[in-house]
Amino acid sequence: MMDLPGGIGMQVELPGAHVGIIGGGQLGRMATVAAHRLGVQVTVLDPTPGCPAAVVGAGQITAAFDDPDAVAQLAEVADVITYEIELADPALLDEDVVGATPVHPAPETLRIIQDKHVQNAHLQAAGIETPRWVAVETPEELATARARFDGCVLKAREGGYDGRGVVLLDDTWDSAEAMEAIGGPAIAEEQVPFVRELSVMCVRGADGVRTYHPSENIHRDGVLHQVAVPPRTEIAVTEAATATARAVTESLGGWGVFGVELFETAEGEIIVNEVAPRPHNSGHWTIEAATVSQFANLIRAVLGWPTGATTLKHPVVMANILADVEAPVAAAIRGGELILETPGAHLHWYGKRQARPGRKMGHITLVEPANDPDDGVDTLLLDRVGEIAAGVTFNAAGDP
Ligand code: AIR
Repeated sequence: MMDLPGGIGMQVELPGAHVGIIGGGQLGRMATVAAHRLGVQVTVLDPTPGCPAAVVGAGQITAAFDDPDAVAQLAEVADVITYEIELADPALLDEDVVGATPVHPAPETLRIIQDKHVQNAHLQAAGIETPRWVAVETPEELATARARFDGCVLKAREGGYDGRGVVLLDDTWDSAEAMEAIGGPAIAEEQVPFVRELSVMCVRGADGVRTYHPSENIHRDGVLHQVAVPPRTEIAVTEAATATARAVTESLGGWGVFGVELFETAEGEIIVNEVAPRPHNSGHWTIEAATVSQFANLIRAVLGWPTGATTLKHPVVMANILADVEAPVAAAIRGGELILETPGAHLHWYGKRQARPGRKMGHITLVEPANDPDDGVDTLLLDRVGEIAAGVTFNAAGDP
């Protein structure tokens, strides 16, 4: 650029820093948008051509998550590699594939979190309470576990997400059928009689750990349905949840964003349900209602840049938009007008080309900027976001 006489020449270095992400779904997409605002380039590795992150301008290497050549190619172009899905293969994040390109969070963290049995054992060794559990491989082992626990959940050890790979074992389930439905090694976990599900997003960078405000998570059919921040619970509970999530994050290696899902029991006790070493659906509210979002902080953290304030600005609720179809169809959203007409409502569309039953297609954030975070979330706000989300459908006009 031209220097002004007597002025100071501005130097813009292009290209800037470059983050490689394994996975280019909605989490990679929202991270890409945040990265671009910071002048950071993104390339994602994802098997779906035109994946959600690529549509908003990330470069894409189109390959399977476990393709070593593709991971090596990603390491060539990127200054640092991170991942937004646990299906990434930790063995491919070792030095012999990625060379000198750093990986954050550490591949060892992915190894721990990817296997639910190893994850629980790690947390227990770190002095963090989880539900009681046993690893099971046969229907007989599962039957023994069911006799031991008062209520039992069967979870695939690896590969489950968005409600897949989990069976709530009520009396209608036969142990052999349940093992077959999971289709591989599993854990049988005691069903915790919780009063509320909470989660805490954490970010860990070179400058330490920051925690976001805990959220209250409302699930439907095993999938996240709505989120409210602050949660409708006691301050002592949110403080205990924050302390537990911080301890979980400190027990795991590497920089990045960590989502810690927790149960609150009737006694106000906090038990860790699951940990994700990546941005999390229950943290999408941070885009509109935190000083710096989970996605901007992911980019800053993995690059070793200063992380940003995580302060809650005002009460907020979120509702997922799930595909209400019975079979896969080309994605066409109808009924979104009400979202756009509602003051304080923000529509996030993930750009997935196909709607599949129950698939996460987008979300709505509804904020109350005039209110103070200490006012809490009015249940009416949750009702309102539920109403505007219910107006959305992926079925063609005339279909049920
Ligand atoms: N994701 C990763 N773990 C859990 C979830 N929800 C996000 C990631 C991933 C996307 O879901 O962004 O890329 C995959 O979604 P789908 O609908 O293609 O299976």
